[in-house]
Parts: sequence; structure tokens; C-alpha cells
Amino acid sequence: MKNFSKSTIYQIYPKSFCDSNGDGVGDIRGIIEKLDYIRSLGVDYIWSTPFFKSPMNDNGYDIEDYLDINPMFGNMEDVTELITEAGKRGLGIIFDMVFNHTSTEHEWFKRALAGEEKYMNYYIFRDGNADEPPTNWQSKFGGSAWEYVPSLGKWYLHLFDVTQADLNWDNPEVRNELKKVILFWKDKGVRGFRFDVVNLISKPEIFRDDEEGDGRRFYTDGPHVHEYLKELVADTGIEDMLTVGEMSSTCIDHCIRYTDPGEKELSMCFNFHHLKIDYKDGEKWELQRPDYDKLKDIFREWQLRMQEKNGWNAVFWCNHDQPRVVSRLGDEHKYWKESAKMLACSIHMLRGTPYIYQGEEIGMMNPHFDKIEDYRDVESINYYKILRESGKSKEEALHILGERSRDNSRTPMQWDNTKYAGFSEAEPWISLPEDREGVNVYDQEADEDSVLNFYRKLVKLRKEYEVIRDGSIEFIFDSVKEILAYKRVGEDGDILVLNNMSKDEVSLPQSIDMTGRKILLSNYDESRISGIDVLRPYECIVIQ
Ligand code: TEU
Repeated sequence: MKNFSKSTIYQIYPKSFCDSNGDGVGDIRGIIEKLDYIRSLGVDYIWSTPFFKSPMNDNGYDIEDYLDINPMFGNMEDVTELITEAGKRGLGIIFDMVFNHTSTEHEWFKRALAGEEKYMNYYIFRDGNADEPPTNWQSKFGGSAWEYVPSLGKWYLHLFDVTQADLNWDNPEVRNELKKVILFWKDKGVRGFRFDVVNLISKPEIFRDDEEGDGRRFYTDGPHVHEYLKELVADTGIEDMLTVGEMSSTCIDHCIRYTDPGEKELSMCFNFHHLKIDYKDGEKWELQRPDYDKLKDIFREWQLRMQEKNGWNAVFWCNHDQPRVVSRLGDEHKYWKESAKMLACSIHMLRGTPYIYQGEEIGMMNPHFDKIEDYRDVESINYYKILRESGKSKEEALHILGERSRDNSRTPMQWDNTKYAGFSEAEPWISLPEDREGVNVYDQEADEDSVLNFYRKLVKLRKEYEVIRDGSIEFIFDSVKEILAYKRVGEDGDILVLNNMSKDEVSLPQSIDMTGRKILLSNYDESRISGIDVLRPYECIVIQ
């Protein structure tokens, strides 16, 4: 298994990245047009979320045909050109493989619905009466995880939307079909794969009600997940490619196994525990202020345990399912720039492979939509109804969506300061934030001190310093809640990384003598030569 500590990955949500044909929807040719920009960031790989044939109920995570391209995004020639043109610029393309489920529009599911036994075994059907689902499990998007099919007298399982039917990985034919998909794209020159919710693929042998929760404890990191992953990797020969698993509600012990090179499963995995520190009692749709003690505990635990046991983290704040991190943990006003840079620094200097989600590198913020009609995401629309039914007022429900909706990260990429931000000539499929002055690539290219140029420096530092890539990590100043600080220890020397997560000045428990030390990067002026006792609002410093 190869090591990807040197790499930085740029994530694209194609629908919102760049529209080349003026229909208000981003497309593959739009990505091709922006390859030089992506290259200029210094990153090594591009992960694009799915652009395969799909009815788009979940924006492409509901796949109808894994080997065909959604005409909304382009065609096979465009994809081939994307792979070739990216390759010319030293960029590898990572495809998003949604293998836990297919769209109910997929040929396999349609044949299952028609009663063909072979294809019914591709999915998870259970007998039952129309008024009683097989278990009380809940879909991640709200409501029951089961849907009844009257013509068959059976229920099928869907952990996500009702149009996303879970595949039956216990059926070797299913596993073989999916291997063919990998081989097809590998042959076309794709250089890596992201596996969507791959820790949910192995369901339990016996399905029973969950008296304590929504059912996830029965199918998360399920009984055969490691075996199935090993088989998929070995039979497709992708062990040296970049592979990243998206792990929903996982735990460290499993993530160590997923990513320990000796296990030959995945290069790295995403987990989301650090992004639940503002969930009240673990509930996504209940707000609370971010708990920084908890954030630090989670980072410490995951970083240290993964290090000790040879696991590897994908490190990130943002993706297409998460609200914008500056809005969430930073400051949208006075300290917008400082906080955007500090958040970048705090994550990029950790032990792991960093991911940048489109727009994060220019400090994009949540759009603050104020009416339900602005929302497009299936999860947001479902939960709006659920919140209203549970007694929340319109305003309360919209306030929660404003903080939590996945659409917060799906607004068009802001390329310049024109009406549609240079994303499209036409009105985009989803609105842009109204207040976005200076938050665009054009303006930030011209400013040496921009958030954009700060991201470039972070990516470059990783290339230059072995300690950032492969050094070990120790956490320091644990007692100060607002400060996330750590030391990386490597063969080419050590570095100290200090981040003030708050809007106030915070004193360090111990002053740092700067004699013989050098500041590698900082988000304030670098005039503090003699020593450091306090960190200014959202200040970050990397010291060698
Ligand atoms: O997301 C999986 C997932 O569980 C979430 O991040 C999800 O959005 C959240 O938990 C709901 O509260 C992946 C994809 O990233 C997401 O876009 C898809 O909708 C989902 O899988 C289904 O394929």
C-alpha cells in the first residue's frame, strides 16, 4: 500500500463548480476549464462527487448507471478529456463510488421490482405486511428505512432516501458487479476512489428492532465489512491507488483496521466525530454552541490512536454535506480572514492527508437562506417537514436549516465579483449568498495576503517539510480550551502549531522563546521575534 502523506486533495461538487454551457448547472467541461486554477493550488488529486447517470434525487448519490455519464454534466468524451488533461498537469482524478446503494431507477432495481429473483437478491427485501416494516430502523434522511412494494408483498431497505435502495453485499454477484465498475474506471485512467458510506455495506444476518437508537448500531462497521473491502481491493488491484472510505458513525478501532497498510483495505478514511461538536446530545437537528473541549479531545484521541496503531486519517473541515467551517467555527465579520486561515492551518498541520473543498480556499460562508424555497437538498426538505411537525415554528426550523443544511456548502463556487460570481451566465440552480464581497478567486488572486494564497502556502509547506508529512504528533497546552496546539516531531526537525480558536486574545500557559526559532507561517504580521505569550483573536502560527 502506498502512503499519501505528501498529497493534498481538492474536492469538487460538479453541479456547483463551473458551468461551461450556460444552463445554470456546473459540468465536466467547467472542471476542465479550471484545471490550471486547481493546479495552481499545488494539490495532487481532484475528487469529484458523482456525475454518473442519475435521477438526481440526492444530487448524483443515487446512481442509475455506474458506467454512464449524466448528460446534465457532459458525456464520456468529456470525462476522458478531464482525466487526460488533469494528468498532463500532474493531477490524479478520484471517482466517487456509491456502492452501498443504487438509485431505484437502476436497471437492477427495476428488474427486482418486476419480480426477477436474481435481481431481488441484489437488494435487501424482506417479507411483511403493508402496515408493519420489518424493523423500526430510521433512514438517515428521516422516516422509516423501509419501503413497501405492494406488487411483491415485500419491503426493501433504504438507509438513505427512498429512491436509494441498499445493495446486498452478502451476494457475491453484487460484489462482482461492483468490481467490474472499479475495473472499468481504472482502465480509463482514474487514479483513486472515494467510497461513499462504505462502512455501512455489511448488514447483520438477523434484522431486529433497535430499542435504543435508529438502527445504526446493527449495520455500522458491520460483520463482514473488512472481508468485503479486502476482497474488492485485491480483486481489482487498487491497493496502490489512493482510496478513501467515508465512514459514517464509525469508531477508531475499525478505522485503524480500514487504513493499516498491512490490512490492504484503504489508504485513509473520513470520520465525522469532530464535526458533531455543535450537535446537541448528538442530534444533527438540535443546535448548540461548539464544544471546544470536546473538539480537542476528539482530535487528540483520533490522532494519537491512529498514530500508535498505524492508521491514517483523511483530515478535513468541509465537504458537500457540511456547513461552511468559517460560519460554523470562525467569524463571518471582523475576523473572517484570520479565522479562515486559522481553521485551514489547524487542520493542514495535523497528521493525515488534507482535503480542501471547493470554495473553502477562499473562505466561502453559509448563504443564510431565509425561505424554504431556497433549499434544494432532499435531506433539508425532509427535515424541514419533520421539524415543523415536531412543533418548531417556521422561523425556528429555518434557523436550524440555516446552520445545518447541506445546501450551505452547495452554493456556486465564487470565481469573481459579477452577478453570478463567474459560475454561470445564467441563473444558477441554487442561489448565491448575497453578502460575498471579496470572497472570490479573482479578488484573492490579486492579494498576496488572501485566504487563497494562505492555502497555497499550506500545501507548499507539506511538500517542503518531511515533519508535516511524516512527523509524529503530540498535543500541548491541553488546559487552555480555546487553544488547539500541537507539536510535530520529525527527522528534519520539529514544528509547533498554535491555533487560537476564539475571538478573544488568549494567554499561553507558558511563553514560547523564539530564540533560534523561525515562523514558517502565520495569519498576523510576523513581528513577534523575541517570544510569544498570547495569541491574538483567531491567530495561528507555525514555528520551526
Ligand atoms: O453521506 C453520508 C452521510 O451519512 C452524511 O454525511 C449525510 O449527509 C448525513 O449524515 C445526513 O445527516 C454520503 C454522501 O456524502 C452524501 O452526499 C449522500 O447523500 C449520502 O452518502 C448517501 O449516498
